[in-house]
Amino acid sequence: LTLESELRRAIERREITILYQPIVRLEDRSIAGFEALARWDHPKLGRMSPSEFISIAEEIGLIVDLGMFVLDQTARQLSVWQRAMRSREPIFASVNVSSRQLLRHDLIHDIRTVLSRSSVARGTLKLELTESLVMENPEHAAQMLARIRELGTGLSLDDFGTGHSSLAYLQRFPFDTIKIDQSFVRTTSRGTRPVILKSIIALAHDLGMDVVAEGAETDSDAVELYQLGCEYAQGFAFGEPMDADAAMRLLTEER
Ligand code: G
Ligand code: G
Ligand code: MN
Ligand code: NA
Repeated sequence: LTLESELRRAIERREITILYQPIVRLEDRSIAGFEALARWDHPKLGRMSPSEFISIAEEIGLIVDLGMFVLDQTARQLSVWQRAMRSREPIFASVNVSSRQLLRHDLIHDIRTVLSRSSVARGTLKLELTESLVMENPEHAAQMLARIRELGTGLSLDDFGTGHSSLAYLQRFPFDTIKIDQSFVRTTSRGTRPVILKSIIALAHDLGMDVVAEGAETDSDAVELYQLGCEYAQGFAFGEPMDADAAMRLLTEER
């Protein structure tokens, strides 16, 4: 069997695992939401990251099926978590979207379907898109994103700082959240870090967006990010990607 046909089979049989990584409020370190991250457990090659199999799924025309599966599973899981939490402010879950999904398929229809099947609180299902993805076709992306927002779906701009988009474009896309790329956040990139972080955070706030810092690996990263005015963080300091049951335990322990 080729890798392509093995992946085709895995997607058809729903053998893709979804892990969830916590995103916390830096103010009190409470869990604000989770990012869904797909994994493929290959019988011989072991656990594979999406950076290894997303491009294969695109080539064999299965990225839309895979994307719909991740979106649907995550929405179902999110409603389970929200029911278990009851009185607290509902958490969110964000799902990564690839360019084929945004540009070539009726993503609007899929989101509507997923939202009608689950009972997630309005605005708590979010999509993550990268700068380079929206810049492939900014006019089309801006139209799609506006329609997605109308459905009550949140939009995060992922890996911010790594693309080459003009800042002027930021205003034209209805993102509610900016996720600062790990390369600006991790301790290993200390040096230019505070200056760049400070500017990105100020820009996001001026545009009315929330900020998530990715790749917060240590407690001192978290302290520094909070001092710089960043409201949310994600990274090994708060939890690695984990299965849905572990995420549920984390939420219930928190109460
Ligand atoms: O979890 P990891 O660091 O291995 O993820 C690698 C990349 O794969 C990240 O950029 C992430 O955004 C992307 N990714 C994770 N899950 C999905 C998914 O379900 N769909 C798409 N399109 N990308 C994903
Ligand atoms: O491109 P995207 O931001 O979607 O990718 C997120 C990926 O980054 C996750 O798959 C996760 O494995 C990885 N990640 C999350 N937190 C950390 C961290 O604190 N340090 C490092 N090195 N990687 C992280
Ligand atoms: Mn992401
Ligand atoms: Na990112």
